Amino acid sequence: MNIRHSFAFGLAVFLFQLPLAAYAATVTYDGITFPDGDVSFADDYRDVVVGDPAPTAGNFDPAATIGAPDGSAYSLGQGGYVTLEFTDNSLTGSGDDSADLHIFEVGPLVEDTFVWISTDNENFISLDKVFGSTSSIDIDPYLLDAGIDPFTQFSYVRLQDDPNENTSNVTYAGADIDAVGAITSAPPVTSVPGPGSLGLIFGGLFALGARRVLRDRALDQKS
Ligand SMILES: [Ca+2]
Ligand SMILES: [Ca+2]
Ligand SMILES: [Ca+2]
Repeated sequence: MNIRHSFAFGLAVFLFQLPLAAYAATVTYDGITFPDGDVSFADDYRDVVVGDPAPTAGNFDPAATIGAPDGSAYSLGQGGYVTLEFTDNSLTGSGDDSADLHIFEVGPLVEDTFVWISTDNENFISLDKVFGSTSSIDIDPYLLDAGIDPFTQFSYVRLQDDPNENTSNVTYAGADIDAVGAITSAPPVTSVPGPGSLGLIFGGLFALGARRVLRDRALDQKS
């Protein structure tokens, strides 16, 4: 293997490992460990529907639900909901009974919240309710019940305040969501290098190498 081939091989190995390197810094919040680090948390929000009654003070910004837990929260309002999106990671089942998803709530009252997940923000699978302090969810049984592959990558999590709970507290009406994290986190759905794109990378490197070999031969023949 000459130096050019060594370089091409090294580059190919580097490109192949690049996505893995971005997912390798374990973090722990409130005793919940996220093996893939802060990338595990929701990255954007969609489809905000404010509950009725709406919160009367503070916590109006849905962006407070984005990223790792930081004490900033968004109040859903009574029965309100928000859909969060993972863009630089995704949520999957673990294939066993360990927890896969965690909802961080803050506030004077931790409320029951309905949770759904989706691959397309159109068809949702219900994960029932989380009950405040026990807000880690093992999603595998729900996927099994729905006949869905446990390693399906989900990009969307919808949270809805239970409309039949805590109707008297209007100051912080609805669950206060600080953060949502995928304990079982996978690479993002859109930028996973599939066999096609890996083929393009290796094919491109091969073509580059072949062209150089041909050029070197042509130079050899001239001299
Ligand atoms: Ca993320
Ligand atoms: Ca699991
Ligand atoms: Ca927050």
